[in-house]
Amino acid sequence: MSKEYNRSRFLEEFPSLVEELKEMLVNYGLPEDAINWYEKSLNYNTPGGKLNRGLSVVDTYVILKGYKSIDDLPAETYKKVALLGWCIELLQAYFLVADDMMDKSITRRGQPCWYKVENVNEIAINDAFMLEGAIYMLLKKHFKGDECYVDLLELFHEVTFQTELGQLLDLITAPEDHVDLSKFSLEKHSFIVIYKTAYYSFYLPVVLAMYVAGIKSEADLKQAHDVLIPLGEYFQIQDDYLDCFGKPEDIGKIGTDIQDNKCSWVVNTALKNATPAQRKVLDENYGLKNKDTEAVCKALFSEMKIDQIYHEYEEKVAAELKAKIANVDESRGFKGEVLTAFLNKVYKRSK
Ligand code: GPP
Ligand code: MG
Ligand code: MG
Ligand code: MG
Repeated sequence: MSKEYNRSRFLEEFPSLVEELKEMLVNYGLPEDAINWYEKSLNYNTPGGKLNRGLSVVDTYVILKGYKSIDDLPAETYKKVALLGWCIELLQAYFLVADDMMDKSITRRGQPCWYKVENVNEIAINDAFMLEGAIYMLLKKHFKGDECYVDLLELFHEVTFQTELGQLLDLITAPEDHVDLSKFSLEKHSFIVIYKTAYYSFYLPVVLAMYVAGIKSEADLKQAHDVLIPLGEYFQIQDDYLDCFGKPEDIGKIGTDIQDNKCSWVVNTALKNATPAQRKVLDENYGLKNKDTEAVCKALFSEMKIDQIYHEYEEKVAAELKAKIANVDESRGFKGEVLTAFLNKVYKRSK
């Protein structure tokens, strides 16, 4: 089951979803320029990323059903599961269009942020809402008669709300224009990353596949939750670590968290362990748009051995998760292998 094959097969599904959504606008009687606008927004904002989340829905379903590859799925089943994957990618598109406006970002996925595109501007707010709306229009069209329909709806709604809670805390903890390290803590960091990232990126794809596979007991949902949420937290801590300690040639970007005043795991770990003198250095140098103060912070993080603390954390969390996965109760149909597949993608990644 090659990764490239799964990805191109998944990508092939997207144009027909765009056509279905356009058709809905035609049926509402919208004029052509509005239909073209929506098409452009869908294509600009949805398929350009790594597609890990969407692909995970398919991968998880294949494992739960005991298939060897996606080619063993009946064609209609593949289409429905891939559609759920695309619904996560639409959710992500909605989040990112809005987040880039809130964060005043310039580029996303190697192109200008949508609101920065000529003539878009604040219309991007409405476009974000319409990317979210596409999820529910597609779910209604393809799943309304199915037993899992209400579960799918409730899950998308709850995970969206959880992500918004994480975004709220993220925004009020680290305002762009004001550095106040007393607002940071490892506990707050944990809450922000679990809500802002882990639910929609790790828990959502697995539970969508579980619902379609008919696995939905509270006990199985809890087994998935209890591994995927800490795994999602570990993934973001890795991201924070790599932003500061990773090599630009590995991670494909130059870290900006220190200059951007980010409430990252690195600064929170430093704050927790800092002597009063080290704390003073951070208060005076963190979060400023300046290469020299950034270098002072990096030197302090090295002196405080934050990289060593990270490697200890990484080994500890990976061992805990492996132990939890080994104890997964498979008697109701859930499979630990689903979780192992995720852990293997995350453990010790350098990009
Ligand atoms: C991106 O986080 C933001 C989200 C994934 C959630 C947005 C939620 C909304 C309700 C809009 P980020 O700003 O830390 O990451 P990036 O650096 O990719 O912008
Ligand atoms: Mg952002
Ligand atoms: Mg943000
Ligand atoms: Mg980052």
